[in-house]
Amino acid sequence: MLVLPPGIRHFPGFLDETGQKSLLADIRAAVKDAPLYVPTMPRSGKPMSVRMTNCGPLGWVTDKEHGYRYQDTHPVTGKPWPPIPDRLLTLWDEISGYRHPPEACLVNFYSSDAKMGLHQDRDEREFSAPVVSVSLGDACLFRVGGRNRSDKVVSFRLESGDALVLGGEGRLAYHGVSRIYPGTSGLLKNGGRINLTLRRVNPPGAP
Ligand SMILES: O=C(O)CCC(=O)C(=O)O
Ligand SMILES: [Mn+2]
Repeated sequence: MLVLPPGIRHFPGFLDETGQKSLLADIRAAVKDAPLYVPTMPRSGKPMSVRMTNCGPLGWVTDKEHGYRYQDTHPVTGKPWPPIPDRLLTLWDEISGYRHPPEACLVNFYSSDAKMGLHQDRDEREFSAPVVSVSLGDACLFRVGGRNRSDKVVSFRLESGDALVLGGEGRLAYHGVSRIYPGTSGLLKNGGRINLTLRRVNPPGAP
């Protein structure tokens, strides 16, 4: 049996098909307001293979000039991000173990050849809140290790409807997506994978 590193919790099939369809409808509505765009890497300006947008008071963005950060507006439209769908706030309450709501929901869209290199989520000021993510659409091969890049990494599939928590000792675990498995879900008409990542950015009461 696969043993996950400390602080990493996987909830296979957390959302049933009805729940996945409802959440997808919420995300489609948000994407109409806040379109997916191609983020670029700090300094090199290299485009990421994943397309992104956000919901919530804050959104995670990156570009060549200003690097990784949170901001309250969409970098292309200049508008505030749409709100985080209620069903994601409920899911956060059910599994995060954190008393305050998330401030950012990053929406990642992976086409069949997209991936995400091994990295830590460390642009937040509040590491006592976990990172909670939900997968929709095609399955992927997810990798997760420990706080050091050289720590042992385990790989497993995330399927549509799965939830994942990186919390406690696992909050700063290195993780990434090595590949998408095309044709493994009928949820998205044209295939691909959506990942929704909920994060608390600031400690409660912070200015
Ligand atoms: O797509 C995923 O499952 C992980 C996404 C991720 O790690 C991130 O956006 O920071
Ligand atoms: Mn991440």
